Amino acid sequence: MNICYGSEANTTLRLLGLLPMSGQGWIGGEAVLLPVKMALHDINNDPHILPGYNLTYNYIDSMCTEGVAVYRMFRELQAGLPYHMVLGDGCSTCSAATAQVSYLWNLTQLSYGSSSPILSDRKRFPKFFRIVTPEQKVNEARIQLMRKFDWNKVATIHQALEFFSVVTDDFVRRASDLNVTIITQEIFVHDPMSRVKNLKEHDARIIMTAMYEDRARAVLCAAYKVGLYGAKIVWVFAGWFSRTFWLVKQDDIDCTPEQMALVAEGAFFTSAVHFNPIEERGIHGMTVSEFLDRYYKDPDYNPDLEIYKVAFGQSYDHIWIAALALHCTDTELRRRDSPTASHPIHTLCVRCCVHDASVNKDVF
Ligand code: ABU
Repeated sequence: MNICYGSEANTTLRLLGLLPMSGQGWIGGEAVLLPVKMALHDINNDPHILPGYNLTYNYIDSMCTEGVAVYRMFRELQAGLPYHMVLGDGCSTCSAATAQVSYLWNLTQLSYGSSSPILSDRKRFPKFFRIVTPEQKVNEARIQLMRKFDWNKVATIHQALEFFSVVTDDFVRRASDLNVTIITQEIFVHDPMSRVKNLKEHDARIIMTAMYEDRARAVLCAAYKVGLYGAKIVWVFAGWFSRTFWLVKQDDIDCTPEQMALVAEGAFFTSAVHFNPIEERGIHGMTVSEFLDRYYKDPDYNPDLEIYKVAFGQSYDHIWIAALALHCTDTELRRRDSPTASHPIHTLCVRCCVHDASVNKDVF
C-alpha cells in the first residue's frame, strides 16, 4: 500500500517513507502519517523553503522485517519516478538492511525512529542519518536508576540481534565501572523460556532488557509461567515500546492480559526525551504544546495511535530536516551554477546538506 501527499509536477520532490505498519517488533508506522501530513502542509506553504518545488511523500509498509523492507523499497525505486530521499525505517533492523542498498542509488536516508547503535557506523551506512538518540546513550538513565535505588546486582536479557547485543554490552561495561555485579547475561533468539528460567534460578531481581516488544511479551509470559514476578522483581524496558505493550495480542502468547499485567506491574521504561521540555519555538514557529494542539484537532487524529506518542514529534521533525537538506542542496547547486541547477534537485549533494539542515537538531 502507498499513498501520496501533494501533487505531482515536474518540480516535484519525492520522499519515500519506510513505515512498519504491520508485522511485529515495533509497528508504529501509522502514527507517523499525521505528523508527516502536517509537516508537508507547513513546508509546501512556506515561501522560504524550497520555493517553486512541491514536496511529496509516498510510503511502503516495511512490516519491521528486513527482507520485506528491502524488496518493497527496491520495487518502489525501480518503478520509474525518481525519489530524492529515503525516510525511515522506524525499525533499526530494516534501516540497517535498506541503508546498505539505498546509498547505491545515491540516495540519502534519514530515519525518524531507528535507535540501534550500529547505525552510527558511517563505513557500513555511508548515507544514513537519524534524528533519534542511539539506544546505548539511554543506558546512562539505567545506570542512574541503579544509583538512585542503590541496586548493586543486576541481570540482563536480550534478543540475539546486533542492535541489542551492542546496547547490552555497553550497559554491562557501565555497570561494571560502577562496581555493580552482573549476576547473569541471558541471550535468546526466539523463545526466551529457558533464559527466563535461568534468570529465576539466579534469583534475578533487577532485570535490564534489550529486545523488540513482541519478544518482550514472550519474556513476560515466560516469566509468569516460572513465577518470576512480584514486588521484588523490577523489569526495565525500552521507552519506545507502545504504551501498555504487554496487552497486545500475539499468536505465540498464551498468557491472559491479567497474567501479563501482573508481571509488567512496576516495570520501568527508559528513553530519551521525545518532546522539547522547554516551550520554545521551532523552525515553523511552533512550541511543542502548539504542535500537539494542532495534532489533536486534526480531522485525521486517531486516539488509537496515542500509544505511539513518542513518535509524533520526531516524525514531524524529520520531514523538516529532509526539506531543509533539499533546500540547502538546491541553493548550493544554484550557487555553483551547476548544469543540474535548472532541474529538480540532484540527489548527489543531499548528504552533505543533512548536517547543515539540522543546526538545531541532533543528527546521529
Ligand atoms: N522506533 C522504535 C525503535 C526501535 C528500533 O530502532 O528498531
